[in-house]
Order: sequence, then structure tokens, then C-alpha cells
Amino acid sequence: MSISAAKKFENFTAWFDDLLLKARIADNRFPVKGFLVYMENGAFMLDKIRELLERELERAGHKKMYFPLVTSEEVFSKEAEHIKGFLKEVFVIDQGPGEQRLIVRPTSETIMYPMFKLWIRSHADLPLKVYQSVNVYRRETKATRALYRVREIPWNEAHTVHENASEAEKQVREAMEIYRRVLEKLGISYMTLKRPDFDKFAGAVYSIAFDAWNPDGKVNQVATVHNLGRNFARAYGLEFEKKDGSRGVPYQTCYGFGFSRVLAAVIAQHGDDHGLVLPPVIAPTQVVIIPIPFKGQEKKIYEYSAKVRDLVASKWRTVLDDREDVTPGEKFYHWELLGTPVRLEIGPKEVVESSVTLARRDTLERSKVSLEELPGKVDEVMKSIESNLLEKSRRMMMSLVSDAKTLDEVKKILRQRRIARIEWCNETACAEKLKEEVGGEIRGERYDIAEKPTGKCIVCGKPAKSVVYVSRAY
Ligand code: PR8
Repeated sequence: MSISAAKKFENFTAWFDDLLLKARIADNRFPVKGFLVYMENGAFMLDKIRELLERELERAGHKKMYFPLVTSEEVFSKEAEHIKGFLKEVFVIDQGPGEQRLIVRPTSETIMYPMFKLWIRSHADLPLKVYQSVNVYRRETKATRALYRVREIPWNEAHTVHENASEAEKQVREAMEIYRRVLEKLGISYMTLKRPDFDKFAGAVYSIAFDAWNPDGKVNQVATVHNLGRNFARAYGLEFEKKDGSRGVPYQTCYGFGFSRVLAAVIAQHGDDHGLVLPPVIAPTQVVIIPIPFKGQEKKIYEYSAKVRDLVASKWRTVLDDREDVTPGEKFYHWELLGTPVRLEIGPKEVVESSVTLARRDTLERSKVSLEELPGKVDEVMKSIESNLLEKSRRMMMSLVSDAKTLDEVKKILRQRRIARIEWCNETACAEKLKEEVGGEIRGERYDIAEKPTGKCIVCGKPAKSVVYVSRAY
């Protein structure tokens, strides 16, 4: 197997597509647009990401459930904004003459909330916090792209119901924190942006997105958190008895985490021109042992390699690559391409010294480690890789943003595949004009820090009302 010919920062698309196939992550040649096959390494990592997230959701008191894939057209159509937002994107199942058509979930508000109505009677039933990890389906009209924009979307969606507005606000913060923790484990960096009104989730009061940086300058929205207020609760007739005996309409939130986009971010942010560079937590193989046989000493080297494997395999997913028809050099390339965090090389010298040569995938540094120190050293290197990936990715995120005072400056920044920070009057017309002129979109204002505008709208020159970020997006 050869290294990808395309370079990550020169020709991202070719680099990425090549890697998906060579590293056996996904095969995009399935003959239906927007649907793809997750091969063993892709499927493995999607599962690991799901486990990381579900653990955090459970810890915060969410309950896992599974809801149906479909609803009826009638039930789907209850929340006016929501249906407007999704109608063009849904797949419909035609059951034949005389039977009602079914809507395949593009997201599950309209499927879950009629059931919430049956379950919620009083304040004692609240908060309700439910989640599921399933596929949802959207007939995306924009160009589809493997992992980034698919029509069969592997994701996790969580939905909550609360007694009052402040509890719902608190829930938004909890959700942000849950996603932050998972993304940090994966070393992914991003900006949290409150979307402008024209770009919020259909039916939400407001939406916050996690926009991860991407080498081609388009941001990758990996997750979103929405405060739904009482819009859906009213549409679906949710009610509860309050503590004082009166009846009230509850407040809701929902949040979604796109597994395939998160996987894309892992690949895109950490990978290099040798292939994948994986955070240890999701790497299908965490340690690979490569014997370097020497004439006459093969047996000794293989036996010692097996001993080393037993030493690390109880803690880390370990493979001893003892294929005899493949050279050690080819094995190095192969496991580098797969992003395996730690490689242990064992030749005659190591056997004599009772040591191994350890190479870490992120920096490609090599060092000698004695057998005695090996278990501790592997743990240490794994931790160090995890923090190094995060640090590097964060530095990149910070270096990508520049202030722009004119549309020409915005254009220039986007051409450099970067992100522009501008001041804006909050008028949709200006956002549309900006998009037309520069090709990038207003993604919103920072959620994590307050940035106050001091000047004029970059488009119309009227006093600015917010500081927002502009970039191209998937
Ligand atoms: C909601 N309702 O639906 P959201 N390809 C890959 N990933 C995608 C795609 C796609 N075509 N479309 C969306 N995602 C709310 C929250 C329940 C859960 C991923 O929100 O429409 C993106 O990462 O913003 C997106 O942030 C996430 O699903 C949630 O979708």
C-alpha cells in the first residue's frame, strides 16, 4: 500500500478521498447519491465516538430510547417553521393507493414529542432527558460529500423537556459542556457560534453550533445545540401540572452530534501526508509491534515480540504484525497510513538489550525503552499524543481567524482558506449581499465569549450590532 500522493494542505479533497479508501474508513462508490459504506476502520471509530458521547450523556442523566424511523405526514406537519425547513429534504415512503404516505425522519422532534405528550403529566415527570444514536435521512440538495454531507446521517440526538425557561437555559449549557468534553478527547478544535436568526434550526428559538476548522478553509459543523422554547411544546400539545396545581406548557431543548462529521474532523485536523493520525481513544489498533527479523535470529525475535505483545495487550488494542511476506518498511508505511498511535520495533539489538524502539505517530519521534519501563511509557506516550493533538489543533484554529474591515478583505481571507471576523448590523439583507459578494456565510457570534461591536456594518455602513465570523462551509 502506498502513501497518498496528494498533500493535505495543497489538495485536501484528493488527500481526504484517497485516505478514506486506503485506510478502509469508507467507500463512497455506493451507487446511490449521499449513501456510503463504512468499512471496518470507519465503523469501528464511529462506534467508539458514539460510546464516548453516550457515556457523557448517561452521566448527565439522559436515558437511551429507540423511536421509530417514520411518522405520518399529518403528525410531521404540526410545527409550522419546522415543516417549512424540512419539507423539501424529507424522503417519503409511498405505501400504495389508499394508504397514507410516511415521512422518514430527517430528525426526530415530530416522532418523539407526540409520545412525550403521553408521558408528561406533572412536574414530577420533568426534566425528561432522552437520547438515541440512529441514522436520520435528509435529501440534501447541496452537493453531497463523504462523511461531511451525507443523506444517511449517523448521529446522536438528545431531546429534553423542562418546567421553565431557566431550566432549559441550564440544559443548553450542560449540552455544550458534554460536547466540549467529547470533542476535547478527540483533540478536535472548533468555534462555538450562536447562529444568526436566518440560519437557526427550523422551529428553534436559537441555535448554537460547533464549527470545526478544516484544511480547505470550509468549516465543518460537527454538532448543534438548540433552545426550542415552547414552539414544539405548543404545536404538539405538551402540558404539565405545576407545583402550585396550575397547568403549564413546558420548555424544550434538543441537540445533535454528527458522528460522520466528527470522524471527518478527526481525519482532517490530525492527519498528515503519511496518512491518518488517530487519537488513541478511537484508534482501531493502538499499538503495533513490528519484528525486524535478522537472518538466523528470526525465532528469537518473534518469540520476544510475542512477549512484548503480552505486556501491552492487556491494556491497549495491540497487533503483532508478524506477516512474513511483507517487509518491515512496508509495514511501517501501512500502519502510519492507518494512524496507529504507537509502533514498537523489535530487532536483534532490542532482544539482546531487553528493550524496544518506540515510535509515536503524531511526531514520528523514536526512542529506546526498556522492557521494564514499557507499560508505563506506553501509557505516558498515549496521554502525550492526546494532548499534543489537541494543542496543535487549537493553535491552528486560532491562527485561522483575521479581522476584516471591507468585503475585499473578507474575500482575501477566504481565498487564503481562513475565517474572517467582521462587524454586522444583524440585517438579513446585508448577510445575503455579503454571501453573494464574497462566497462565504455569516456563521454567527461567539457563544463562549462576549464580543462587542465598536464600528460599522461591513456591508451597509450602519452601526454594527454584532461581531460575527464569516467562512465557507460544508
Ligand atoms: C437537529 N434536532 O436536527 P441539526 N451530513 C452529515 N451530518 C449532518 C448532516 C448531513 N447532511 N446534516 C446534519 N448533520 C436538531 C438537533 C435533533 C438534534 C449533523 O440539528 O440539523 C451536523 O453535525 O443542526 C449537525 O450539527 C447535526 O447533525 C445536527 O443537525
